[in-house]
Amino acid sequence: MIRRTLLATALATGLCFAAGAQAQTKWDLASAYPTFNFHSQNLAQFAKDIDGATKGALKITVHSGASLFKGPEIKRAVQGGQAQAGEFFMVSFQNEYPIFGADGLPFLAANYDEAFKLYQAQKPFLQKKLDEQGMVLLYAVAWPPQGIYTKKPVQSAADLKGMKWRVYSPTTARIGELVGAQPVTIQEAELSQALATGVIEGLITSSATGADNKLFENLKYYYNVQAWIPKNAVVANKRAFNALDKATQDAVVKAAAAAEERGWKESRAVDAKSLAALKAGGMQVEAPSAQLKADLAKVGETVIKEWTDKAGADGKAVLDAFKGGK
Ligand code: PCA
Repeated sequence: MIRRTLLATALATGLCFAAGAQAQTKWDLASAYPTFNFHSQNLAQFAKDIDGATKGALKITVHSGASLFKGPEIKRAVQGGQAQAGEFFMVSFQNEYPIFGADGLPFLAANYDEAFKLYQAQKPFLQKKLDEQGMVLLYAVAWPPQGIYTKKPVQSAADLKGMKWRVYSPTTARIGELVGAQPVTIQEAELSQALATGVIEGLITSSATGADNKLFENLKYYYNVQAWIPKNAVVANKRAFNALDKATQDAVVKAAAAAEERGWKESRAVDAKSLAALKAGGMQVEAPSAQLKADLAKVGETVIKEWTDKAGADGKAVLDAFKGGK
C-alpha cells in the first residue's frame, strides 16, 4: 500500500530514480503555440535556466505547438497533474473566473506599461484562484496588442457585419455578436487551415500571431486597433511544485521572474518585427479609421459594463487597483 502510494506520488510529481544516480525530477510543460513563437522560445530558455541552476535536478521538457495537449485542455491537464506545468491563454477562461478576462477588456489598457499595471492589479486574484485550483502561478507574459485582420477593407463596424469571425474568448465572441459578425471558435494551431478553407474571414489577434501564421497569405488588411493586451500564464501543478526541495523551488521562482521580465521585453520587440513582417508579406497595415475607432469604443463600453456586472467585488478591486496605479 505504502509502495503504491509512493509510486503514485512519484508519477504525479514526475520524480524519477536512475539506478545509483541522484534523484532527478522530470516535468512536462505543455504549451499551445509554435516552437518559434516568442512565448515558446521564452519557455525553452526558462527550462534551460532551471536545468542550469539545479544542475539537472529538475528537467523540464517543453511540448510546444499543442503537441501534448490542445490549447483549451492545458489548464485542466496541469490542474489534474497530467502535465506538471503548462502555459495557457488567460482570457479564454473568463467564464470560469472573470478576472482571467480582465486583460481582454477593450481599450482598458492602452499600451504595454498600462498592461503591466493591469497585470499587477490582477495578480493577487490570479494567484489565489489558481491556488484554489491546485496550481501555482509562475509568470505571465503579454501578447502584442490586438488588431483586426480582414479580407476586405473595413471602415466601420458595419463592414464587419456577417463576417465569419474567429474568436478565442467570451469577449471576442461578444464583440462579434455586437457587430453582427458570425463568431467561430478556432484555436491558434488551426488558424491557417480555417483561413485557407474559408471557415473564417476575419479575426482579432496580435501582429505576432499574424506573422507566425503568415496571415497575409489569406488576408489583406491589418488594422492596428490596439484593442487590448492579453497574457499567457505559465503555471505549475501545486503538488508537483510542493514536492520539489526548497533550493529547486527557489530556482524555479527565480527563473520565472527572469522569464517574465524577458518575455515582456521581447513582446515589444516582436510587435515591431511582426508588423514589418506583415508589411513585407504584402499586407496593408493601417491605423483604424475614426469611425471604426468610435464604433469599437462603443462596443467596448458595453463589453466592460457586462464584465463589471459579472466580475463583482473582485472585478471592482482589480479595476480600482489598476486605475489607482495608473
Ligand atoms: N495570439 C493568440 C492569443 C492572442 C494572440 O495574440 C491567438 O490568436 O490565439
